[in-house]
Amino acid sequence: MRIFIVIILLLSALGSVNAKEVVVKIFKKQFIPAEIIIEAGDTVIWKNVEKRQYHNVWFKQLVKEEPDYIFPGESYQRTFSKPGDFAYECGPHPKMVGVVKVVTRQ
Ligand SMILES: [Cu+2]
Repeated sequence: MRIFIVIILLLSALGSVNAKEVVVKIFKKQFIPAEIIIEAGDTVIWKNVEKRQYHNVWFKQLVKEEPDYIFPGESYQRTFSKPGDFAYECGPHPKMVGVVKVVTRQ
């Protein structure tokens, strides 16, 4: 039984080798790029490269409460395990919007 668990763990580790990290910059009150397409299992990292302005990344369809602010020099990351379109916005600046399009891993 234990050997099967080890094999399953190894296989899932191998599967995550292909997973990518994609960076979205936050600059001048914009998400750059605002739209990205990733594969299931990939991680998106939002980096605030502003001089002073804080922001956050709020997936309103997934999270009820507004998340913590991301201050300049800080980042926030989220891994997407399921396919779908995930829209988000910045809590303090609702005009700042973006979308993560997650497609099935090939
Ligand atoms: Cu903002």
